[in-house]
Amino acid sequence: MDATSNSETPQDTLYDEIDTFFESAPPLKDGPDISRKLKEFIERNSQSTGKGASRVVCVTSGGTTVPLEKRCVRYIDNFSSGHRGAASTEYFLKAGYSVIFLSRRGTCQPFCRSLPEDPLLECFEVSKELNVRVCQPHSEAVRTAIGEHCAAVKGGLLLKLPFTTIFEYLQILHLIAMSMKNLGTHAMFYLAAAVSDFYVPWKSMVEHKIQSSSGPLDMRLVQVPKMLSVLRKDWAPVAFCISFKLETDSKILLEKAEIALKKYNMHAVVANELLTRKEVVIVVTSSEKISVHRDKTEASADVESPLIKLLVEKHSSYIEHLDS
Ligand code: 9Z3
Repeated sequence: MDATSNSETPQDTLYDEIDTFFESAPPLKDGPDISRKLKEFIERNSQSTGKGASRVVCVTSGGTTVPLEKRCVRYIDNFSSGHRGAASTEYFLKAGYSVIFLSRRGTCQPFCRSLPEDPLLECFEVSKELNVRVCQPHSEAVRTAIGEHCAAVKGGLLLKLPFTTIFEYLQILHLIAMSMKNLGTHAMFYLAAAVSDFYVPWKSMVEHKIQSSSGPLDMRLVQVPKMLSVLRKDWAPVAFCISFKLETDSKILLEKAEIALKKYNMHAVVANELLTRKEVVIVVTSSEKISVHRDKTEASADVESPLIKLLVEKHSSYIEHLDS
């Protein structure tokens, strides 16, 4: 959905809309548990200070849903397989970052990209003696996936938090931003999730399944307040912030990315087109536009590898510039 097509929202109205959004959102079921996990994670990953201090990135991934009923049977969804977020998380970990991975339930997870679609049923077999073992063609992929995932999670470098709805996503993003505040310039937000632009406020949402016998559906969706502005201004004012701009029409992509960069005061906007998103992205900053391509000479290479390398360099320059 297009986040930049709305008319300008005056600041006061924006804050009112944000208050309304959070006040009317259904409370997170596991809010205290998420806060505790975040506190522990940040404490563990913010021990050193100064130039060599650890860096923490919040990677968001997958699409948010907009429920149409409180006892939800139907919802509006935003497209995202979660591949970008999962792959990027792996490269951030390799680059020495700790990662908070906020992802849509059921979408692609870090370290699972080389596994078949249904790993449990396709990677394992049961012997006559009822022992479970890995099928030969997948043994290397399974060993690597489990080994690297385990090292990242048990080593306290990867915290995975799931969401489904736009309500959960924005509430958890807020908690994450609050928990990362003391990391200063060493914090990064990499917002690859496809976030709904319109929603049905919880208060005006019907309780039960909408009946088709009532005839055509006529419903009014309210605009989701532009949280990117608030994230940059209030939630994480010194963190390095990267958002994504997705379009299907290449003619308007760069223009839209530039508008988003300025409007939300992002440090970089990664522009991508739906059809070519796995081949090329364009990193738009206030001073340049850099095309980043997948290395086509290598079958397994992906665009996230050079993308994260570039963004890590940009983050380093940002830290050096602000902390010196
Ligand atoms: C993206 O543009 C991501 O790169 C993709 C990744 C969702 C295209 P996949 O998950 O795809 O690998 O299948 N994310 C942001 C999409 C978005 O909704 N951006 C909003 C906009 O373009 C701003 S938040 O207006």
